[in-house]
Amino acid sequence: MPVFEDDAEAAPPDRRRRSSAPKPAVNVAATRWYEVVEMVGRRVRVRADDGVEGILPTRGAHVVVADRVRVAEGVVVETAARTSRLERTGETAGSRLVVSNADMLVIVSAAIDPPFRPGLVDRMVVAAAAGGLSAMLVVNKCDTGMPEEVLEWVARYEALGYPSVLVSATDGRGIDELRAALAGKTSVLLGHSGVGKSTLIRALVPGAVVLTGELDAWGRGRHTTTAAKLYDLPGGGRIIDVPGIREFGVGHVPREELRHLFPELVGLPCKFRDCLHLGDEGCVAEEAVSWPERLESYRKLVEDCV
Ligand SMILES: Nc1nc2c(ncn2[C@@H]2O[C@H](COP(=O)(O)OP(=O)(O)OP(=O)(O)O)[C@@H](O)[C@H]2O)c(=O)[nH]1
Ligand SMILES: [Mg+2]
Ligand SMILES: [Zn+2]
Repeated sequence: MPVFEDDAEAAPPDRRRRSSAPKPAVNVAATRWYEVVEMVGRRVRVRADDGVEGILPTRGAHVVVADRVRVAEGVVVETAARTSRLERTGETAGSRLVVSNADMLVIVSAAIDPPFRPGLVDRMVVAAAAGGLSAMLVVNKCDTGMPEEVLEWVARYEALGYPSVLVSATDGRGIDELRAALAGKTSVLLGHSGVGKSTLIRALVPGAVVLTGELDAWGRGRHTTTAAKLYDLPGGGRIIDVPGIREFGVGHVPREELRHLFPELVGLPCKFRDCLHLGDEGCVAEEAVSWPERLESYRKLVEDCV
């Protein structure tokens, strides 16, 4: 595959001079558009439509996987308007863009280990809706057993309009169904570390070199994913692997917005039209929600959001 000059390697090591020197004028006629396909430390791997690839320093430009960037002389000079934004808010670091331009968020859980966390699913579907992505659930590791309780949770989310697939990346069950759900879209896999996101990518993308959390032959090296990376699916469509998340908050979503992102709270006949569904006089949210934990999730998010 053709590769253009790796700018960071070619650049002089004199950082002081580089930062104080005026930026060279960019020959706009010589620019090209690329897609960011992988984060590589503080650099990004980019790929043009014709397959030309390269690794670039971002030089302060805030870009994420699936961003379309214009590059001139080895430097990102523009990021195209994003069609969607998947953001998360951490307890300390504030809100961060995870990926852009994805069509669908695939929320990956494990059947048993690590345990299914409905509160996390509630926050993830909110982040998807707020950022303009659809959402679906995948429960992996079905070969290890399937607790009745997890099936119940999945059925509840199905009833709210979030499709789901039960799969096993290791024995292959459900993988064809998942592949069909991903066809033609750009999807992003998100979930706790160890739920099997990278193993699923390996099952979906034959020949992909993906490091997963398996122990090597010597019982060493748990290869947890450290950076986001985009893969092409054989039947069309793309899939993005991201590192497992420890904290996934949606503090970036305005609290008045939240009630529009819980499908069962939309259009409730509460007494006041702008009801925040916190149980004030004339609020019918308690009768309307599908299950009590959903309303708890919603109310907790309203409290947490500014
Ligand atoms: N039994 C079983 N184990 C699985 C399955 N899928 C993945 N695993 C195992 O689960 C462990 C973690 O898998 P990974 O694919 O690395 O998990 P991940 O979600 O990518 O984790 P991070 O990269 O840390 O976010 C590995 O030991 C896998 O072999 C599955 O379907 N069944
Ligand atoms: Mg991984
Ligand atoms: Zn209400």
